[in-house]
Amino acid sequence: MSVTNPVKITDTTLRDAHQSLIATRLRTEDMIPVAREIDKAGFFSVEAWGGATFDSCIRYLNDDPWQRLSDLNSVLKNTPIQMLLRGQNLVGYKHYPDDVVEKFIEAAGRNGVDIFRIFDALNDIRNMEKSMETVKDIGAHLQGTISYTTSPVHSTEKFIGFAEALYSKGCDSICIKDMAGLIMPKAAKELITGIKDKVDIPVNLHSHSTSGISPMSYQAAIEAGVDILDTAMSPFAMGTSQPPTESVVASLKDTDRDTGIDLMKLKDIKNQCMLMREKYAGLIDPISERIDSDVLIYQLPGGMISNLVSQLKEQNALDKIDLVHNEIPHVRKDLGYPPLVTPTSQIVGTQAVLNVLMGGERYSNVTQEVKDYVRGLYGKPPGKISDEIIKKIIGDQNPFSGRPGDLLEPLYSKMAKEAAEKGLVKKDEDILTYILYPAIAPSFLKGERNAEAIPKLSAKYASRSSEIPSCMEVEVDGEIFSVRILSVEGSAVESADSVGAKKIPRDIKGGIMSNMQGMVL
Ligand code: 3PY
Ligand code: ZN
Repeated sequence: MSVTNPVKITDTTLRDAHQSLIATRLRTEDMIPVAREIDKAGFFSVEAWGGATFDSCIRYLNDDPWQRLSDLNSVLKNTPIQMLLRGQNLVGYKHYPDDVVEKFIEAAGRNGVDIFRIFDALNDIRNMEKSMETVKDIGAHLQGTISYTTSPVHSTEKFIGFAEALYSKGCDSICIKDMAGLIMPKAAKELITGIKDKVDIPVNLHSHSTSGISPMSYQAAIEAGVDILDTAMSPFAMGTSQPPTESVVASLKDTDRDTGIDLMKLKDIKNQCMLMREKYAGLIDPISERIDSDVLIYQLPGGMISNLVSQLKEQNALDKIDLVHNEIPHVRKDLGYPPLVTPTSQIVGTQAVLNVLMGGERYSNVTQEVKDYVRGLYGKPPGKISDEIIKKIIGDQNPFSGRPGDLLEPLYSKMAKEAAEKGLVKKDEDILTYILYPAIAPSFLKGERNAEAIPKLSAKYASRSSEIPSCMEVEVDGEIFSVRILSVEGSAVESADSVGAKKIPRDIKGGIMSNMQGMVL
């Protein structure tokens, strides 16, 4: 079979996959051996930096994100490194001034990023212009991104128009970023065909398997002539992550779109990834791993689903999760149907939590982010926000309609001076770390932070994977108790009440625990 147009693969294991499945907790030391194997595969690129990895590095892992990038760069000799850049938000959650955008991209390029995937949560091109221009200036590959969603104000035609606008800015490729796994096979086919009719640069489909649809959409995309597909190695695939690299490659073997990637080489990468999966198994949230078709309604991207669960847990209100899911589409509609992706997923998700937990009238309590959003400080919402909602949220103020970046004064020199005065700067990149995360960067840069421990295997998995039965009857002083075992390592402590073992009187729980050698009730 002659292969004239092989499908190219971007492997996301080292960025989006672990961001989606294990809250972005892979450490650099574990990435390097995988990257070494990945480099032999012949991928179009490896997405290994950006998104939430920067924040996670300094907040939780005591890992220097810049060092990570240059370490990856030293082992990825044959494979371009790709990063996800949130337009004017860079790798943060708010807009930064143009001078910071410029310095950040220059530093990322200098340290090893070859391909910049740039998106804006609102598809407001004004929030992408500065970063796109800088990527062109440094001569790197510019991938312009469509944040994909579905709503009454979005359509295939509008997305095609947006792809043309990105093309006119000099993009080298276009990515359809389907962060919640919403794109249907038919929509993928129409959108890819439509874009390819208008522009002559490669089209990349990025989807998540949250709803279970992505493998079907990938097949439709292949038939429509997609150039690049995003996949993750199987130990870090599916659920809120991407479809498996091995499966996509295998499905194309001996077809006219054969990737040319050797499955035996993928096996070596997979073996490395399995070691990584075992090490981080305690972080895998069962919610992230399963298929959830409800996401087609509430549209939350993978990372935000587990985020929401932890916000509700903190408030002791996990039982309200369904109410929050139902509230999300209301808030999204009120805010002009933004695609839900960083930072709009957080903005909408948090407001939905407030609306549910506060009870009473919607928006009786409004976050600062929602106020700023309605003021136009995040850019132009895709749909109109009604006068009634504007009034409810910002009173009589007039929303700003210009480019949000124009409101921001240059910051770099001032912050560089401040960082130097605080003794934080060992290399230029430390200034950017300080600008992006001024609250945590000082302790990080002074070496005062510790890496968070990797939790032991999650209770639900421990009971499933061990030989020990998860439920048993135990006799104590002649009385029979029904005991549910959550962990054999003593790592996950849940009260008996919360798992329904109400038969056990509280005062003898400890006794049973010691008798049962570390089995936690
Ligand atoms: C990020 O911005 O980190 C994302 O992964 C968006 O999908
Ligand atoms: Zn993604």
